[in-house]
Parts: sequence; structure tokens; C-alpha cells
Amino acid sequence: MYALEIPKLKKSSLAYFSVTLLVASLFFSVQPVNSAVYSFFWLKPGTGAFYSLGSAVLGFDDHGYANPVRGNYSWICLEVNDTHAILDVEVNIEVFQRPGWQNPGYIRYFGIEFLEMAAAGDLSFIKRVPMDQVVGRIELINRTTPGDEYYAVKIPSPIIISQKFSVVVDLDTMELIDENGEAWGKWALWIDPLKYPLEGNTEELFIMDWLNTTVSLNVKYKAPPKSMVIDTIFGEIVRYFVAWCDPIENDFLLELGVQGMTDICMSNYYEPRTGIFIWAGLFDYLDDVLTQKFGIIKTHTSAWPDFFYLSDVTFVPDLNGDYKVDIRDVTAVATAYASTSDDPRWNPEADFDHNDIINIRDITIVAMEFGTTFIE
Ligand SMILES: [Ca+2]
Ligand SMILES: [Ca+2]
Repeated sequence: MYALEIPKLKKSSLAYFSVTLLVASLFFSVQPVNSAVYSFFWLKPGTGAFYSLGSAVLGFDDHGYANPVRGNYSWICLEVNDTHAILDVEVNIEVFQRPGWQNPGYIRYFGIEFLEMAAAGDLSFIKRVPMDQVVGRIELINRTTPGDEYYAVKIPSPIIISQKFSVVVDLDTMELIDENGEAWGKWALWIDPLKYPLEGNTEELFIMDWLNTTVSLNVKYKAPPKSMVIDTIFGEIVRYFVAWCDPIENDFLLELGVQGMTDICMSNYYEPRTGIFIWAGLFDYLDDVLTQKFGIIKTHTSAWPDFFYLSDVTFVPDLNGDYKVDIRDVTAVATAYASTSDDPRWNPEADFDHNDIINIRDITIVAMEFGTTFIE
């Protein structure tokens, strides 16, 4: 009968309307939305972290090793609900030649077939290897007759090992869940600090099953030791949330029998309020993602503290990176209002819902989070 006619507003009118709505929602709301701190309150689609890997030696589970390596390890949240988060994870490892060094870096592998594969650009052998296959590798290594070198291949740098995959994390247990609903490891990049006592000497345990060894990490808040760098990307942190274990023997590593590779020793430092992993406090960093996806069972570096550390983090919708959501972030979204990718005002980071336009949905997201402080 009557066609419903929606008056077309100019962009400027729309922006005015939206900002008015926003201001109303901000200043007339009775209760701030984010007044309570709860576990992983900072985790939203688009939240991400980027870790840098300094100069290191990697040990693989079939006795190969790479030296030296550098690279990065990053994740970005795709979806999150009350119980689980889905994250895109990317790991890039580069075997490189140190500046000033005469020889290239290398991966040393035991088994001539790997040389042929590597020569063809196929590095697919760098992955988690079942234990029974490892025994065969060890037999090769233990040959002491001349010609040993035949069994050991040295693949020269540059070598790039990259993988991108999704992981599902159970936010209650920090377990990594596969498509069958089975746990395949622990997401060691997080520990929920809100589960643990804020003060005192009470020690809680964070249990990981790593290479058939149960690793009990003691977790508590503490001031950093004197050797610790306290200046982080979050600024100076005077109190860390720490998870550590004394060296424990691991059967798998013992069987490999390499000196200095038989103990698990971890000391992981987390930002105390969010539980975001900041860096590995000792020389080694390990987690189930590296082990199960790449077969990495040992890391070592002498380049501490630049070894494995958080070098960038993005909280949604903190656009200017000051770890809080305030009028500056509102302004940043409003500035890009109604823009799409071909617009000079386009700001992809302000497109929180990834629908390729900055509109009321993005304004709503920043309004909902207004007043949030991610890091004190
Ligand atoms: Ca901000
Ligand atoms: Ca959008």
C-alpha cells in the first residue's frame, strides 16, 4: 500500500546522530558496563598479541636441531564466548646467518632422506614425531663409525618454517581442544591470574602434560628478581604473576640423551592483571603449540632477555594503544565514520566487526567498552 520510505541522511548527519547516541549512552548510563574485572575481560574478536623470538637454538623431537633461529609467534582472537576462544595462531621461524659470521645457520638432521626433501624445498619433516620413530633416529646418531656425516645432514640457511592454524582454548582450563573435543595441550601463553590469591605465599599449580611428563608450574604473584627487566611494553611492572618449575627430568629427553637437554625448566612471567604472557624468564621457552605442531622440544638462547617476549598487543577497541578506552578512541572511530576501504578516512583497525565499513556497529562497540582499562 504505502512504500516505507526511509529518509536518507547525509554522512555528516549520520555521524552527528551516532555521536549523539554515543554520548547519551556514555553519560546517562547508570552503571559503567565494565566496572567489574573478570577473567579475560580483554579478550574480544580482534584482540591479538605478537611475540618475538630472539637468537636461539631449537631442538626437535627426533634429534634435529636448528641454529641460530629468530622469528615470531602471534595470535589473534577470532571468536570468544563464555567458555572458549578461537584464535588464529601464526608461527614463523627463520634459520639465519649471523651478521659477521662466515658460515650460514643450519638445521642439522639425522637421515639422508631429509637432505633430499630439503633440497626440494620440502620441510614437512619438521613436525611432531611419534616416539617409535625417534628411536631409529637415535640409533643413527649413536653410530660412531667413520661416515657418520652421511647420516647427518646440514641444511644451510636461509630456511623459513611457517605455520598458520586455528586453536580452540578452553577458558576455564586453558586447554587446547581439537575438533573431537579432546585436549591436546595447554595454552601456556595464558594463566588466569584472577583464579589465584592476590597476596601471600600460597602457591597454586598449573598442570601441563608435556611429552608424557606432568609439569607442575607453581604460580603466584611476586616482585621481579633483580636480574629481571621491569620495563615492558606495558611500562614498568613492579609485580609479576609468575609460573615456574624447578628442573625436572623428562623421559623423552632422557632417551634422547643429549647433555643439557634432559631437564624441563620453565619460568614464565605474566602481566599481573590480565595474565598476558610477557616473557620467558629463563633461557628456555616451551609450549604445547610449539611441541605438537613443530616438534620443538627444546629452546635455548644466551640472548636473554630478548629471547621470547611480548613485542606488541592489541586490545579491542583501544585504537591509540594506551590500554584504555576513552574519548580518544571514540574520536578515532568518529573520524573514520561511514568510510570504506576506498576512502582516505578509512581506518581498518576501527572496523571492529570486520564488515568493511565503519558504522554504528563499530561505534556501539567502542561505546560498550568506554571506560575500560586493560592495564593499570
Ligand atoms: Ca585508547
Ligand atoms: Ca564495521
